[in-house]
Amino acid sequence: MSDFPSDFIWGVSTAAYQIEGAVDDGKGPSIWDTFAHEPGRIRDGTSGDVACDHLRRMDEDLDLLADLGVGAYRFSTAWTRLFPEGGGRLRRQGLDLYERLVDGLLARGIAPWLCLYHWDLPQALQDRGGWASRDTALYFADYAAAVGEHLGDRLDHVLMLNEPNVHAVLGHLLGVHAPGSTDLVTFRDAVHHLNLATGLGLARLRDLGGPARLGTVLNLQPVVPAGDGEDDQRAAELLDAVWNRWVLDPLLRGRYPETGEALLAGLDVDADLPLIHQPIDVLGVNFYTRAQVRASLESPVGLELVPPSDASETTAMGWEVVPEALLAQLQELKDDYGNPPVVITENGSAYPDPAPSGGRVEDPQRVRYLARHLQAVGQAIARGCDVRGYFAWTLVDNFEWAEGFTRRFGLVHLDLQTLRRTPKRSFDAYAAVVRGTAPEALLEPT
Ligand code: IFM
Repeated sequence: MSDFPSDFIWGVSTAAYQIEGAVDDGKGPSIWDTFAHEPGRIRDGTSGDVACDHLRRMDEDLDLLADLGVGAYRFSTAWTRLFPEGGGRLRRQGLDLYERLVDGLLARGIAPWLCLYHWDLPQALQDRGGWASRDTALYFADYAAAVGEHLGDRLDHVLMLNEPNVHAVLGHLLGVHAPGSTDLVTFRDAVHHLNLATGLGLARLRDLGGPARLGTVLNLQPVVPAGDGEDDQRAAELLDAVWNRWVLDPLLRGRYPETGEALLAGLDVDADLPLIHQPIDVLGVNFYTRAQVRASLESPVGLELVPPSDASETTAMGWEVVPEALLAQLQELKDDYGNPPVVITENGSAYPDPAPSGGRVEDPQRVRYLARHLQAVGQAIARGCDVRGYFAWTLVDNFEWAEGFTRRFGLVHLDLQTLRRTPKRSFDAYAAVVRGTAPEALLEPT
Protein backbone atom coordinates (compact mmCIF):
# COMPACT_ATOMS: atom_id res chain seq x y z
CA MET A 1 0.00 0.00 0.00
CA SER A 2 1.54 3.38 -0.99
CA ASP A 3 2.42 5.49 1.95
CA PHE A 4 3.32 9.15 1.47
CA PRO A 5 5.15 11.16 4.11
CA SER A 6 2.95 13.63 6.00
CA ASP A 7 4.89 16.59 4.55
CA PHE A 8 4.57 15.30 0.97
CA ILE A 9 3.66 18.17 -1.38
CA TRP A 10 0.50 17.71 -3.41
CA GLY A 11 0.02 20.17 -6.23
CA VAL A 12 -1.21 20.98 -9.70
CA SER A 13 0.73 22.55 -12.59
CA THR A 14 -0.27 24.92 -15.39
CA ALA A 15 1.53 27.19 -17.87
CA ALA A 16 0.85 30.80 -18.84
CA TYR A 17 0.33 30.52 -22.60
CA GLN A 18 -1.82 27.41 -22.25
CA ILE A 19 -4.38 28.97 -19.91
CA GLU A 20 -4.17 32.73 -19.51
CA GLY A 21 -5.67 34.16 -22.69
CA ALA A 22 -3.79 37.00 -24.30
CA VAL A 23 -5.92 39.76 -22.65
CA ASP A 24 -5.06 42.94 -24.49
CA ASP A 25 -3.25 44.72 -21.70
CA GLY A 26 -0.07 45.77 -23.46
CA LYS A 27 1.77 42.49 -23.19
CA GLY A 28 4.39 41.99 -25.89
CA PRO A 29 4.12 39.14 -28.41
CA SER A 30 5.87 35.88 -27.62
CA ILE A 31 7.09 33.27 -30.08
CA TRP A 32 3.93 31.27 -29.36
CA ASP A 33 1.71 34.23 -30.29
CA THR A 34 3.55 34.37 -33.59
CA PHE A 35 3.71 30.64 -34.23
CA ALA A 36 0.10 29.83 -33.37
CA HIS A 37 -1.11 32.45 -35.83
CA GLU A 38 0.83 30.98 -38.73
CA PRO A 39 -1.49 28.90 -40.94
CA GLY A 40 -1.29 25.16 -40.45
CA ARG A 41 0.76 25.17 -37.28
CA ILE A 42 -1.97 24.16 -34.83
CA ARG A 43 -4.09 21.07 -35.46
CA ASP A 44 -7.46 22.77 -34.88
CA GLY A 45 -6.45 26.28 -35.94
CA THR A 46 -6.75 27.67 -32.42
CA SER A 47 -4.23 29.69 -30.42
CA GLY A 48 -3.69 30.85 -26.85
CA ASP A 49 -5.59 34.09 -27.55
CA VAL A 50 -8.46 33.01 -25.33
CA ALA A 51 -7.21 29.69 -23.93
CA CYS A 52 -9.06 29.15 -20.63
CA ASP A 53 -9.49 32.91 -20.12
CA HIS A 54 -7.81 32.24 -16.82
CA LEU A 55 -6.71 35.81 -16.13
CA ARG A 56 -10.31 36.97 -16.14
CA ARG A 57 -11.51 33.87 -14.28
CA MET A 58 -8.66 33.69 -11.82
CA ASP A 59 -10.81 33.55 -8.69
CA GLU A 60 -12.89 30.71 -10.06
CA ASP A 61 -9.74 28.73 -10.90
CA LEU A 62 -8.17 29.45 -7.51
CA ASP A 63 -11.36 28.24 -5.86
CA LEU A 64 -11.09 25.00 -7.84
CA LEU A 65 -7.57 24.53 -6.46
CA ALA A 66 -8.89 25.11 -2.96
CA ASP A 67 -11.69 22.56 -3.55
CA LEU A 68 -9.10 20.08 -4.77
CA GLY A 69 -7.28 20.59 -1.48
CA VAL A 70 -3.78 20.88 -2.95
CA GLY A 71 -1.10 22.58 -0.90
CA ALA A 72 0.86 23.93 -3.87
CA TYR A 73 0.27 25.37 -7.33
CA ARG A 74 2.87 25.58 -10.05
CA PHE A 75 2.22 28.25 -12.66
CA SER A 76 4.41 30.17 -15.07
CA THR A 77 4.76 33.87 -15.62
CA ALA A 78 4.58 35.20 -19.16
CA TRP A 79 7.90 36.99 -19.67
CA THR A 80 6.25 39.38 -22.17
CA ARG A 81 3.71 40.61 -19.63
CA LEU A 82 6.58 41.79 -17.44
CA PHE A 83 9.02 42.77 -20.17
CA PRO A 84 7.17 43.11 -23.50
CA GLU A 85 10.46 43.33 -25.39
CA GLY A 86 12.33 40.86 -23.18
CA GLY A 87 14.34 43.48 -21.27
CA GLY A 88 14.20 47.12 -20.19
CA ARG A 89 11.69 48.43 -17.67
CA LEU A 90 9.37 46.11 -15.79
CA ARG A 91 5.68 46.62 -16.69
CA ARG A 92 3.70 47.39 -13.57
CA GLN A 93 0.40 46.06 -15.01
CA GLY A 94 1.99 42.68 -15.68
CA LEU A 95 3.35 42.49 -12.19
CA ASP A 96 -0.08 43.42 -10.77
CA LEU A 97 -1.60 40.33 -12.41
CA TYR A 98 0.93 37.98 -10.88
CA GLU A 99 0.73 39.70 -7.49
CA ARG A 100 -3.00 39.12 -7.59
CA LEU A 101 -2.41 35.46 -8.42
CA VAL A 102 0.22 34.94 -5.72
CA ASP A 103 -1.85 36.75 -3.09
CA GLY A 104 -4.93 34.77 -4.11
CA LEU A 105 -3.02 31.53 -3.59
CA LEU A 106 -1.63 32.60 -0.24
CA ALA A 107 -5.09 33.68 0.91
CA ARG A 108 -6.27 30.13 0.20
CA GLY A 109 -3.31 28.53 1.96
CA ILE A 110 -1.73 27.29 -1.30
CA ALA A 111 2.03 27.62 -1.77
CA PRO A 112 2.99 29.45 -5.01
CA TRP A 113 5.56 27.63 -7.13
CA LEU A 114 6.54 30.02 -9.91
CA CYS A 115 8.15 28.74 -13.08
CA LEU A 116 9.87 31.53 -14.98
CA TYR A 117 9.79 30.15 -18.49
CA HIS A 118 7.32 27.79 -20.11
CA TRP A 119 8.36 28.24 -23.76
CA ASP A 120 6.93 31.74 -24.45
CA LEU A 121 10.08 33.63 -25.39
CA PRO A 122 9.55 37.32 -26.18
CA GLN A 123 9.35 37.62 -29.97
CA ALA A 124 11.68 40.62 -29.70
CA LEU A 125 14.41 38.31 -28.40
CA GLN A 126 13.65 35.71 -31.06
CA ASP A 127 14.20 38.45 -33.62
CA ARG A 128 17.71 38.83 -32.22
CA GLY A 129 18.48 35.13 -32.51
CA GLY A 130 16.37 33.57 -29.75
CA TRP A 131 17.96 30.68 -27.88
CA ALA A 132 20.60 30.31 -30.58
CA SER A 133 22.07 33.50 -29.14
CA ARG A 134 23.99 33.49 -25.85
CA ASP A 135 22.54 36.92 -25.03
CA THR A 136 19.11 35.35 -24.52
CA ALA A 137 20.44 33.53 -21.45
CA LEU A 138 21.65 36.89 -20.08
CA TYR A 139 18.25 38.47 -20.68
CA PHE A 140 16.66 35.52 -18.92
CA ALA A 141 18.87 36.03 -15.86
CA ASP A 142 17.80 39.69 -15.66
CA TYR A 143 14.16 38.70 -15.96
CA ALA A 144 14.61 36.04 -13.25
CA ALA A 145 16.22 38.57 -10.92
CA ALA A 146 13.40 41.08 -11.48
CA VAL A 147 10.75 38.48 -10.63
CA GLY A 148 12.77 37.49 -7.57
CA GLU A 149 13.05 41.12 -6.42
CA HIS A 150 9.33 41.83 -6.77
CA LEU A 151 7.67 38.57 -5.82
CA GLY A 152 10.40 36.51 -4.17
CA ASP A 153 9.32 37.17 -0.60
CA ARG A 154 5.90 35.61 -1.29
CA LEU A 155 7.00 32.60 -3.35
CA ASP A 156 7.54 29.13 -2.01
CA HIS A 157 9.66 27.94 -4.92
CA VAL A 158 11.07 29.56 -8.04
CA LEU A 159 11.74 27.16 -10.90
CA MET A 160 13.80 28.30 -13.88
CA LEU A 161 12.81 26.68 -17.19
CA ASN A 162 10.14 24.16 -18.03
CA GLU A 163 11.42 21.20 -20.06
CA PRO A 164 14.28 22.88 -21.95
CA ASN A 165 14.85 19.55 -23.73
CA VAL A 166 11.31 19.44 -25.16
CA HIS A 167 11.53 23.11 -26.11
CA ALA A 168 14.83 22.48 -27.86
CA VAL A 169 13.80 19.31 -29.70
CA LEU A 170 10.24 20.21 -30.73
CA GLY A 171 10.83 23.92 -31.27
CA HIS A 172 14.38 24.09 -32.57
CA LEU A 173 14.99 20.75 -34.33
CA LEU A 174 11.68 19.26 -35.42
CA GLY A 175 9.99 22.62 -35.96
CA VAL A 176 6.58 21.50 -34.67
CA HIS A 177 6.59 24.01 -31.79
CA ALA A 178 7.57 27.67 -31.70
CA PRO A 179 9.83 29.07 -33.03
CA GLY A 180 9.56 26.39 -35.73
CA SER A 181 13.26 25.93 -36.44
CA THR A 182 14.58 22.74 -38.06
CA ASP A 183 18.26 23.53 -38.05
CA LEU A 184 20.72 21.23 -36.25
CA VAL A 185 23.14 24.00 -35.28
CA THR A 186 20.32 26.17 -33.94
CA PHE A 187 19.14 23.17 -31.92
CA ARG A 188 22.59 22.49 -30.50
CA ASP A 189 23.11 26.14 -29.54
CA ALA A 190 19.61 26.38 -28.09
CA VAL A 191 20.18 23.40 -25.80
CA HIS A 192 23.34 24.92 -24.42
CA HIS A 193 21.93 28.41 -23.98
CA LEU A 194 18.84 27.03 -22.25
CA ASN A 195 21.19 25.22 -19.87
CA LEU A 196 23.17 28.40 -19.40
CA ALA A 197 19.99 30.37 -18.67
CA THR A 198 19.11 27.82 -15.99
CA GLY A 199 22.48 28.27 -14.27
CA LEU A 200 22.56 32.05 -14.58
CA GLY A 201 19.00 32.36 -13.27
CA LEU A 202 19.74 30.12 -10.31
CA ALA A 203 22.88 32.08 -9.43
CA ARG A 204 21.13 35.47 -9.66
CA LEU A 205 18.27 34.35 -7.46
CA ARG A 206 20.61 32.67 -4.99
CA ASP A 207 22.58 35.93 -4.70
CA LEU A 208 19.38 37.87 -4.06
CA GLY A 209 18.63 35.70 -1.04
CA GLY A 210 15.03 35.50 0.03
CA PRO A 211 12.93 32.65 1.35
CA ALA A 212 11.99 30.93 -1.93
CA ARG A 213 13.69 27.64 -2.71
CA LEU A 214 15.15 27.23 -6.18
CA GLY A 215 15.10 24.58 -8.85
CA THR A 216 14.28 23.82 -12.45
CA VAL A 217 12.08 21.42 -14.43
CA LEU A 218 13.19 18.69 -16.85
CA ASN A 219 11.14 16.26 -18.89
CA LEU A 220 12.77 12.86 -18.35
CA GLN A 221 12.05 9.67 -20.27
CA PRO A 222 13.85 6.37 -19.95
CA VAL A 223 14.95 5.29 -23.42
CA VAL A 224 14.84 1.60 -24.33
CA PRO A 225 16.24 -0.11 -27.45
CA ALA A 226 13.61 -1.72 -29.67
CA GLY A 227 15.75 -4.78 -30.38
CA ASP A 228 18.57 -6.75 -28.79
CA GLY A 229 21.25 -5.71 -31.26
CA GLU A 230 24.19 -3.47 -30.45
CA ASP A 231 23.13 -0.86 -33.00
CA ASP A 232 19.75 -0.39 -31.29
CA GLN A 233 21.52 -0.24 -27.94
CA ARG A 234 23.79 2.53 -29.26
CA ALA A 235 20.80 4.38 -30.67
CA ALA A 236 19.13 4.25 -27.25
CA GLU A 237 22.27 5.55 -25.55
CA LEU A 238 22.47 8.43 -28.01
CA LEU A 239 18.84 9.43 -27.54
CA ASP A 240 19.18 9.10 -23.78
CA ALA A 241 22.19 11.42 -23.91
CA VAL A 242 20.53 14.01 -26.12
CA TRP A 243 17.10 13.95 -24.44
CA ASN A 244 17.91 13.34 -20.78
CA ARG A 245 21.60 13.79 -20.12
CA TRP A 246 22.22 16.96 -22.10
CA VAL A 247 20.04 18.73 -19.56
CA LEU A 248 20.77 16.62 -16.46
CA ASP A 249 24.55 16.36 -16.61
CA PRO A 250 25.60 20.00 -17.03
CA LEU A 251 23.35 20.95 -14.12
CA LEU A 252 24.07 18.07 -11.75
CA ARG A 253 27.59 17.04 -12.84
CA GLY A 254 29.06 20.11 -14.49
CA ARG A 255 29.74 18.41 -17.85
CA TYR A 256 28.05 17.06 -20.95
CA PRO A 257 27.97 13.27 -21.35
CA GLU A 258 30.56 11.68 -23.63
CA THR A 259 27.87 10.00 -25.71
CA GLY A 260 26.68 12.51 -28.29
CA GLU A 261 29.65 14.81 -27.76
CA ALA A 262 30.29 14.93 -31.50
CA LEU A 263 26.95 16.72 -31.92
CA LEU A 264 28.18 19.51 -29.66
CA ALA A 265 31.45 19.96 -31.60
CA GLY A 266 31.98 23.57 -32.57
CA LEU A 267 30.28 24.96 -29.48
CA ASP A 268 32.65 26.27 -26.82
CA VAL A 269 31.07 25.14 -23.57
CA ASP A 270 34.02 24.96 -21.17
CA ALA A 271 33.69 28.42 -19.67
CA ASP A 272 29.92 28.01 -19.30
CA LEU A 273 29.82 24.65 -17.55
CA PRO A 274 30.77 26.00 -14.10
CA LEU A 275 28.02 28.63 -14.53
CA ILE A 276 25.45 25.92 -15.26
CA HIS A 277 26.56 23.61 -12.45
CA GLN A 278 24.63 25.38 -9.66
CA PRO A 279 23.19 23.97 -6.46
CA ILE A 280 19.44 23.36 -6.55
CA ASP A 281 16.94 22.83 -3.74
CA VAL A 282 14.69 20.76 -5.93
CA LEU A 283 14.76 19.02 -9.30
CA GLY A 284 11.39 19.15 -11.00
CA VAL A 285 10.75 16.02 -13.06
CA ASN A 286 7.98 15.96 -15.64
CA PHE A 287 7.14 12.39 -16.55
CA TYR A 288 4.67 11.07 -19.11
CA THR A 289 6.09 8.03 -20.89
CA ARG A 290 9.23 6.28 -22.12
CA ALA A 291 10.84 6.25 -25.57
CA GLN A 292 11.64 3.19 -27.66
CA VAL A 293 14.21 3.63 -30.35
CA ARG A 294 16.01 1.73 -33.10
CA ALA A 295 19.01 2.43 -35.28
CA SER A 296 18.13 3.72 -38.73
CA LEU A 297 20.38 4.32 -41.71
CA GLU A 298 17.72 6.49 -43.36
CA SER A 299 17.54 8.99 -40.51
CA PRO A 300 20.06 11.89 -40.58
CA VAL A 301 20.72 11.31 -36.86
CA GLY A 302 21.01 7.52 -37.22
CA LEU A 303 17.99 6.60 -35.12
CA GLU A 304 14.23 6.63 -35.16
CA LEU A 305 11.52 6.40 -32.55
CA VAL A 306 9.47 3.21 -32.52
CA PRO A 307 5.77 3.75 -31.81
CA PRO A 308 4.20 1.69 -29.03
CA SER A 309 3.02 -1.74 -30.18
CA ASP A 310 -0.69 -2.35 -30.74
CA ALA A 311 -0.75 -4.36 -27.54
CA SER A 312 0.45 -1.37 -25.47
CA GLU A 313 -1.91 0.86 -23.58
CA THR A 314 -1.62 4.43 -24.87
CA THR A 315 -3.16 7.83 -24.18
CA ALA A 316 -4.77 10.13 -26.75
CA MET A 317 -1.29 11.58 -27.38
CA GLY A 318 -0.23 8.11 -28.53
CA TRP A 319 2.08 7.91 -25.51
CA GLU A 320 2.61 4.50 -23.95
CA VAL A 321 1.32 4.17 -20.38
CA VAL A 322 4.32 2.82 -18.43
CA PRO A 323 4.30 3.73 -14.74
CA GLU A 324 7.20 1.31 -14.20
CA ALA A 325 9.31 3.67 -16.34
CA LEU A 326 8.63 6.43 -13.81
CA LEU A 327 9.91 4.16 -11.07
CA ALA A 328 12.98 3.33 -13.18
CA GLN A 329 13.62 7.03 -13.83
CA LEU A 330 13.45 7.90 -10.15
CA GLN A 331 15.69 4.96 -9.29
CA GLU A 332 18.24 6.18 -11.85
CA LEU A 333 18.29 9.65 -10.32
CA LYS A 334 18.97 8.02 -6.98
CA ASP A 335 21.66 5.64 -8.20
CA ASP A 336 23.44 7.75 -10.84
CA TYR A 337 22.88 11.33 -9.73
CA GLY A 338 23.28 11.22 -5.95
CA ASN A 339 19.59 11.10 -5.06
CA PRO A 340 18.70 14.79 -5.54
CA PRO A 341 15.50 16.10 -3.92
CA VAL A 342 12.90 15.52 -6.62
CA VAL A 343 9.37 16.75 -7.09
CA ILE A 344 7.26 15.36 -9.90
CA THR A 345 6.27 18.72 -11.37
CA GLU A 346 4.05 17.24 -14.10
CA ASN A 347 2.34 13.95 -14.73
CA GLY A 348 -0.98 13.42 -16.42
CA SER A 349 -2.83 12.04 -19.40
CA ALA A 350 -5.02 13.07 -22.31
CA TYR A 351 -8.08 11.02 -23.15
CA PRO A 352 -11.16 11.75 -25.29
CA ASP A 353 -13.51 12.52 -22.42
CA PRO A 354 -17.29 12.36 -22.73
CA ALA A 355 -19.40 15.49 -22.30
CA PRO A 356 -20.32 16.52 -18.76
CA SER A 357 -23.38 14.92 -17.29
CA GLY A 358 -24.91 15.62 -13.91
CA GLY A 359 -22.13 18.06 -13.00
CA ARG A 360 -19.28 15.59 -13.56
CA VAL A 361 -17.25 14.07 -16.40
CA GLU A 362 -16.59 10.33 -16.22
CA ASP A 363 -12.90 9.73 -17.01
CA PRO A 364 -11.96 6.31 -15.61
CA GLN A 365 -8.84 6.01 -17.79
CA ARG A 366 -7.36 9.20 -16.34
CA VAL A 367 -8.17 8.03 -12.80
CA ARG A 368 -6.34 4.78 -13.53
CA TYR A 369 -3.35 6.56 -15.06
CA LEU A 370 -3.16 8.81 -12.00
CA ALA A 371 -3.45 5.95 -9.52
CA ARG A 372 -0.84 3.80 -11.25
CA HIS A 373 1.70 6.62 -11.46
CA LEU A 374 1.12 7.57 -7.84
CA GLN A 375 1.74 3.95 -6.91
CA ALA A 376 5.05 4.14 -8.78
CA VAL A 377 5.96 7.29 -6.83
CA GLY A 378 5.08 5.50 -3.59
CA GLN A 379 7.30 2.57 -4.57
CA ALA A 380 10.17 4.91 -5.39
CA ILE A 381 9.88 6.53 -1.96
CA ALA A 382 9.83 3.10 -0.33
CA ARG A 383 13.09 2.33 -2.17
CA GLY A 384 14.74 5.43 -0.75
CA CYS A 385 14.32 7.85 -3.68
CA ASP A 386 14.11 11.41 -2.36
CA VAL A 387 10.75 12.31 -3.90
CA ARG A 388 9.08 15.14 -2.05
CA GLY A 389 6.01 16.01 -4.03
CA TYR A 390 3.72 15.39 -6.96
CA PHE A 391 1.98 17.94 -9.20
CA ALA A 392 -0.76 16.70 -11.52
CA TRP A 393 -0.85 18.05 -15.07
CA THR A 394 -3.21 19.89 -15.23
CA LEU A 395 -6.05 21.80 -13.62
CA VAL A 396 -8.32 22.60 -16.59
CA ASP A 397 -8.25 21.29 -20.19
CA ASN A 398 -6.16 23.82 -22.06
CA PHE A 399 -4.24 24.78 -25.19
CA GLU A 400 -2.08 21.73 -25.83
CA TRP A 401 0.45 23.47 -28.11
CA ALA A 402 0.47 22.08 -31.67
CA GLU A 403 -2.55 19.91 -30.78
CA GLY A 404 -4.63 22.99 -29.93
CA PHE A 405 -7.67 22.00 -27.87
CA THR A 406 -7.93 18.51 -29.38
CA ARG A 407 -6.15 16.88 -26.43
CA ARG A 408 -7.59 17.20 -22.94
CA PHE A 409 -5.30 16.78 -19.93
CA GLY A 410 -7.40 18.54 -17.27
CA LEU A 411 -8.81 17.31 -13.99
CA VAL A 412 -11.51 19.82 -14.89
CA HIS A 413 -13.37 19.79 -18.20
CA LEU A 414 -13.46 22.98 -20.28
CA ASP A 415 -16.45 23.69 -22.48
CA LEU A 416 -14.81 25.25 -25.53
CA GLN A 417 -17.84 27.42 -26.35
CA THR A 418 -18.78 28.74 -22.92
CA LEU A 419 -15.45 28.14 -21.11
CA ARG A 420 -17.48 26.64 -18.32
CA ARG A 421 -15.49 24.41 -15.97
CA THR A 422 -16.83 21.01 -14.84
CA PRO A 423 -14.76 18.77 -12.55
CA LYS A 424 -14.05 15.26 -13.80
CA ARG A 425 -14.03 12.10 -11.68
CA SER A 426 -10.23 12.34 -11.72
CA PHE A 427 -10.60 15.65 -9.84
CA ASP A 428 -12.49 13.82 -7.08
CA ALA A 429 -9.98 10.97 -7.16
CA TYR A 430 -7.00 13.29 -6.82
CA ALA A 431 -8.77 15.26 -4.07
CA ALA A 432 -9.23 11.98 -2.19
CA VAL A 433 -5.52 11.12 -2.50
CA VAL A 434 -4.55 14.59 -1.33
CA ARG A 435 -6.73 14.02 1.72
CA GLY A 436 -5.04 10.69 2.50
CA THR A 437 -6.69 7.97 0.40
CA ALA A 438 -4.15 5.46 -0.93
CA PRO A 439 -3.88 5.45 -4.75
CA GLU A 440 -4.62 1.69 -4.72
CA ALA A 441 -8.14 2.47 -3.54
CA LEU A 442 -8.76 4.35 -6.81
CA LEU A 443 -8.15 1.13 -8.72
CA GLU A 444 -10.80 -0.80 -6.84
CA PRO A 445 -14.14 -1.21 -8.60
CA THR A 446 -16.77 1.12 -7.09
O1 IFM B 1 1.07 20.47 -21.95
C1 IFM B 1 2.37 20.06 -21.82
C2 IFM B 1 3.15 20.99 -20.92
O2 IFM B 1 3.11 22.30 -21.38
C3 IFM B 1 4.60 20.56 -20.84
N1 IFM B 1 4.70 19.17 -20.48
C4 IFM B 1 3.90 18.23 -21.21
C5 IFM B 1 2.45 18.67 -21.23
C6 IFM B 1 1.61 17.66 -22.03
O3 IFM B 1 2.05 17.59 -23.33
